[in-house]
Amino acid sequence: LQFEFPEHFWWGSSSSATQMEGGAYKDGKGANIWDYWYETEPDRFHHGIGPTQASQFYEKYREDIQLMKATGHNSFRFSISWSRMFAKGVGEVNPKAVSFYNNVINELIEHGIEPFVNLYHFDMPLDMQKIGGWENRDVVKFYVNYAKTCFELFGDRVKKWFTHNEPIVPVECGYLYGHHYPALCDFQKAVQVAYHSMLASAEAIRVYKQLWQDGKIGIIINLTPSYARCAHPEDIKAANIADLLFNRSFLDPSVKGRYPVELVEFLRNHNFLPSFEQEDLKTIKENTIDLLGINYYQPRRIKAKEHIPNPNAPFMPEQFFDYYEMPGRKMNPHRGWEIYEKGIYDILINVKNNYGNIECFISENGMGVENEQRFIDDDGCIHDDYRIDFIKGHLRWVHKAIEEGVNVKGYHLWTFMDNWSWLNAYKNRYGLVSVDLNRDGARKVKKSGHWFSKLAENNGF
Ligand code: BGP
Repeated sequence: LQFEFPEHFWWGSSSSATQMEGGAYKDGKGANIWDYWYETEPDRFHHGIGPTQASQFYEKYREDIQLMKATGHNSFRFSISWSRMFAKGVGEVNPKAVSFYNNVINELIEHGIEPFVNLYHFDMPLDMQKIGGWENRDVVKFYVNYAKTCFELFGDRVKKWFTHNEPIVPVECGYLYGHHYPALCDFQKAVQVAYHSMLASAEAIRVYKQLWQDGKIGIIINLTPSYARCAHPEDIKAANIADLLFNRSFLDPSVKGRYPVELVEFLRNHNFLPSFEQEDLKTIKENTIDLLGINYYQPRRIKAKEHIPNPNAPFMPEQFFDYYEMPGRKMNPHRGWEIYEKGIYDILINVKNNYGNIECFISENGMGVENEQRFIDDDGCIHDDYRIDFIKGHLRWVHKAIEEGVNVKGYHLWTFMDNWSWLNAYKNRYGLVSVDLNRDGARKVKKSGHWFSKLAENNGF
């Protein structure tokens, strides 16, 4: 083995409820913002597919967990759907949801796969959104009630919990760029939403620690290393602002229990401080995470602004920097994202040097590819060598980070099986296992899935 990983390394994949469960209206589940948006504005959804049926994990979870075993998983991250547990976000817990998640958890454990459970993956219950979603401080309270219910019901068996996946995404996509519901462009609201999601995370951590002492609770953050075009001070300044807004806005309070002074100053100077209570800062300070999940897909390449922004345009982060297309960069043409493997190492070293070397793992990393059917070989399986190369390319850097002392405990690929994506439905496939939508979602392990099982078995490659 050229790259051997530490003992008990977590090999597996990550997923989310809305993207894989389906059963959007089954067994008492309430609508979330995605179900609602698809119903009311289907034209927004590319390729005509919404989340209603997704990859049918709700029905096929037993078969899927067997395939997880077959592809070498010793751990698997999924999210609980808040609107399945509480149709309206609050009220009576739905007993059918409880038995579904109990079944999934038990089935995973019986197959030797540790469940990693995330509580919030972009899927606000519709009734919670109707009262403002994360903009409304009461929603923090309702979320904590939901989190507490999950800890009580499943915490005897689930020992790795996450309060959010990529909390910056609902902020930017929902409140700045219009990709997610409610599709607003309002920096003040975006800041409030970000702040309340952070507060909700800290409150949930507090409740968890009161209930259980033998598990870990963390957050999953998408970190996009912010590289300046060159050492020119204006480029560096621009890259720092992007880093503050998109990475440190959640990373610092989650790990260090405080917001970066520069971020607070930036918001204050532009009159965008959120409304908050003094007591909250104590809550955030006292309830930091045990475990950091890092999602990594691509870096941000930043240069200083070349043109003075229109003073009448709505306030946006991009008034402070421009994106820069580095010549010669490697791209994933399907997703339009740069592939820069060393970015994963830079993130990990930063976590070691500046975030107390907190226990962490790669909680998402993966490659979406269009029309993978063209890679089907005589054996009927998709030969996705590009995905194997992609994983290896990143794992080499993770390995180097481990050699240099970073406390990284695992690697979860996005994702286990092809799933529905927020913006692109089933256009880009990410799975180790393919899902054939024309054959009732039939599953077939791809070449990468077979390779992944060897990777896990050998604990390296
Ligand atoms: C992450 C999300 C996932 C997933 C992934 C791939 O940001 O946590 O939910 O979707 O990105 O992105 P996409 O599906 O947009 O190609």
